[in-house]
Amino acid sequence: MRDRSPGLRAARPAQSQRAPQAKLDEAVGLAHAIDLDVVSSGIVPLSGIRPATFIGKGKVEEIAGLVKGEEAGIVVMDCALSPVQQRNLEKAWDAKVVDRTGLILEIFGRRAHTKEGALQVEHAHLTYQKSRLVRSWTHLERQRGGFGFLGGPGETQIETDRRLIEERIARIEAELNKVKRTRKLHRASRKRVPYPIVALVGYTNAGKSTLFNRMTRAQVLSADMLFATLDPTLRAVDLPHGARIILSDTVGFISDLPTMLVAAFRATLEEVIEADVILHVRDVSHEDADAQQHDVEDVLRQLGIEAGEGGRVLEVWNKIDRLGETERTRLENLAARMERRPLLVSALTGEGIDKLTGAIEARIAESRVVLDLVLDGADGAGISWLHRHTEVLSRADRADGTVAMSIRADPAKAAVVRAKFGTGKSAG
Ligand SMILES: Nc1nc2c(ncn2[C@@H]2O[C@H](COP(=O)(O)OP(=O)(O)O)[C@@H](O)[C@H]2O)c(=O)[nH]1
Ligand SMILES: [Mg+2]
Repeated sequence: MRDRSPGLRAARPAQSQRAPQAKLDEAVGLAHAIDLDVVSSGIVPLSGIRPATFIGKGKVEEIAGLVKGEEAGIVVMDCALSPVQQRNLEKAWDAKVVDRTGLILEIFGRRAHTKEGALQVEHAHLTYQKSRLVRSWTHLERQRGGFGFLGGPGETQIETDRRLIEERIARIEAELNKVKRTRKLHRASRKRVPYPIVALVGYTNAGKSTLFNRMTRAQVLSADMLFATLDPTLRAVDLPHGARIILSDTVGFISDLPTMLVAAFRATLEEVIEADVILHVRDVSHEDADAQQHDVEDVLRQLGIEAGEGGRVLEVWNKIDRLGETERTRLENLAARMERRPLLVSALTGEGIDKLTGAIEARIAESRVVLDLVLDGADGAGISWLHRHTEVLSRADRADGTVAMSIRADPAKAAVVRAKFGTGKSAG
């Protein structure tokens, strides 16, 4: 599953309420999320599941032709494959075969930024491997070395593997407990970034990354900035009225998430808990838009984030370019009646983006305090402290040797500034 290798996928009919085409779009979106180049995709009707190959013989042959013709390196099956099915298909197609859980694990692995996230993903990965060992017992079991003196007496390869995996799982669980206990400290240190964090959440394919790219386009990062990280999902953005924010793209929600992946998924959203503003990006042209909204809000609630009035969540109704006239008017009216007014945008065409940035600025202004300070020009340490810990909006070196600074910070930081530098005048 390496970058840019040609991919090809086949989907099962939806087992959930969601429409097959929507499931297929989602799976293609997931493949894109790990930079696979999808050359062909399609829905495979199933009359029953074949134990050996999951899909029927005719389909296996048809896809073999496709794989050969397209020189595809990977086939993604949007279903749960047994190890035997996976191996048989890999042999038949001479390509790597990845099932839904494997694909999602790969995405989570790439997006797990926090220590807890990385541990949760590894935990899920090992649990996945372990479950496959158990299920494939009869196929994989063999005596090690014929006499069993390398493992314990009579210990089989699979028992050894399972024992190793279980030991590793136990170590990860112990480490996870430790990380959770010190999580408060981690938060305190991450809060040191002086700019407000705006996190994008929403279903996969809702348009988070498109919006991220549109908002960060033409933004030049100065190399010495503390968060000028190589991480492609975090970017500094200067909003039109001068406020600088850190925009954070997150891993998307996925329908019917395999249960063993739920904890890993939540952990990859850890950063959202820290965010000053959360943009809930919704594809309002999607037939499952309402069900998706509830799923997202449920998980946010479990992370302690309320979607309602007074919360940090701003709804972004995306893909309005895809709506017909009547539907668009209906949504505009609906939005206008809502107290926390959603922003209607098209990340693709750029429509509505300035209103969105305006709303983000307004929201940040609500949660941040501006202080005007006058410092002794000789206080280099104090001035650099302010640069490190607060957002410096302006700085003027005055003739009398003092420095006038206007800074912005969250209320807690503002209290520290007041204590350190005397009472600054609050300007909003
Ligand atoms: N028509 C239309 N398509 C969009 C819009 N925003 C995103 N898309 C498309 O939706 C698909 C998923 O977008 P992406 O940003 O990758 O979604 P993510 O999974 O939420 O990051 C891509 O094919 C985008 O081109 C929009 O405003 N209008
Ligand atoms: Mg994305």
